[in-house]
Amino acid sequence: MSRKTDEPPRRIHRLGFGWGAAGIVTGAAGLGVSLLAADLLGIRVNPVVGVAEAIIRLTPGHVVEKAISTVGHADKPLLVTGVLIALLVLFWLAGRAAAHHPGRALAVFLGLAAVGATAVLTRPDARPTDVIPVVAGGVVWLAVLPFLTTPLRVPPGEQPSRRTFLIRSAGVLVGTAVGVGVGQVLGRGRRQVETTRRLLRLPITLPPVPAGVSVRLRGIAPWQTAATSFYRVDTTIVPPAIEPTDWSLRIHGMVDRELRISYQDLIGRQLTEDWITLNCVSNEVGGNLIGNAWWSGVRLADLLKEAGVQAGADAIKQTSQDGFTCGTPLAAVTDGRNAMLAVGMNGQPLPIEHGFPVRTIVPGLYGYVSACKWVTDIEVTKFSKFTAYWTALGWSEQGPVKLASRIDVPRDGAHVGTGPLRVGGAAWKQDTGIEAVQVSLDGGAWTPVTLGRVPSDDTWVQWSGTVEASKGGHELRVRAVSRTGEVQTGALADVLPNGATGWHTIRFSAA
Ligand SMILES: Nc1nc2c(c(=O)[nH]1)N[C@H]1C(S)=C(S)[C@@H](COP(=O)(O)O)O[C@H]1N2
Ligand SMILES: [Mo]
Repeated sequence: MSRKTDEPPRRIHRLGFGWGAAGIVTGAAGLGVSLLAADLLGIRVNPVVGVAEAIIRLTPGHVVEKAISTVGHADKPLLVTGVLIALLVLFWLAGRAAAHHPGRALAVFLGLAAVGATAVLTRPDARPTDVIPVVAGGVVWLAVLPFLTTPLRVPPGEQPSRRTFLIRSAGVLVGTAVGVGVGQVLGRGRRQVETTRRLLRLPITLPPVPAGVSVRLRGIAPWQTAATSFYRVDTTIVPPAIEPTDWSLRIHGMVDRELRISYQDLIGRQLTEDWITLNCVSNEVGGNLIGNAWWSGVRLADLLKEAGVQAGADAIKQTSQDGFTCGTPLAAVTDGRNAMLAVGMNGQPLPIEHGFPVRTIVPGLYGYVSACKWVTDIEVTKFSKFTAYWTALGWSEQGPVKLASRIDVPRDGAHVGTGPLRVGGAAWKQDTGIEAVQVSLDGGAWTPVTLGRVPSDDTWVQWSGTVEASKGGHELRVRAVSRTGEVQTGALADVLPNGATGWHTIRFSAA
């Protein structure tokens, strides 16, 4: 495809503007599709903003401060504009390059896609799906560039088809504009809810992290998990965007009085707040599908009491706005533990991804049987009368949290110095509590380590201890003992059907 002649055909020269324009139209089409994809999927960072934010992240703090003090709050829009201008120049150059070196042009577009992908995936709150808009845009670049440039690419002496080129360019531009417009319209609901959420003032609090919860060991997951780094598990690609004024909850089934509760009604009630650790049944031994937050909401038991639960019921079937269902033992929400319809997480209205405006939190149960996000319907019923979403897919009907512990420090495969080595991590069995944590080095005796303090049995506990690391390779394992005296089993079980078991074991070497 590439021409090796020293003097390129004149017509290509004369249509040099055409080649550059082809690059720009191609670039715009890819950007437009990635914006559309981000809007459709409710992904907050589009690739351009992602790159701009990555630049801020990678720029030394004092430079950023200087820039902000120079240009004031226009810093972000200016940066985004700068990124866009740089992109236009690169698109233009890539288009020009395509005349003689199509490979180089593709390399420029692939390189840009790689930069965009890196920028969105290295964000602290990145999810793997954040890369979808970048990939969609990249695919469009690779398809549109040849589509636009074939009419320009003619053998020497022939006339390039200016007309075909213009028609195709116009078609691509119109298509892009329509796509971006559609994305704006479809993404508007989400943006409106985002705004409502930002402006909401709830009567909720955020206390400081309780004293003594941290064992102060560098590398341990923070005791309180920030909403932005809280794991997320759900079956939706596009999280439901629900205006609080459109939300209501129906409590029905085996009750004396059916209730329909509006958001205003809910937040006007007696609120309960608590530190509660939530984890996923799919969390592997040593995994990180677990987080601990300050939740604010209304006790489910109070609402059920108001509805009047009838004899014979043993479950609540919760349904979310997007159709997900989960089955929760009635006992778990009425036995006195702090099971709640949560409206707040870490002192803020729930993030949309974590169930805005209302989700359920039940200490001691895995999320898949309890923590229904975007919950709109609670039916008091019997387990024998329904099959919840995950149960139908082979997971257990009941999902009490299993006693578990994890080593955060050192990391598996770490190289450390010889001598005393501080080790640490977390242990949990919500609603029961952790009595002790023990470690074993190289298969030796289980020795107790120190626990952080906790405000209740509903959160995980940090632990730390010291082991003597002699020169060479080592294996460290951890186990927990619950407040009822249960010793964490070393028997390995898969996450399916009701949660993994086994001792988290890591290897490290000392020199
Ligand atoms: N509507 C809805 N709620 C849901 C789910 C879901 O797929 N849809 N997943 C559940 C699972 S499996 C878990 S572990 C928790 C995770 O909550 P988080 O995403 O806020 O961490 O939400 C639960 N609630
Ligand atoms: Mo889960």
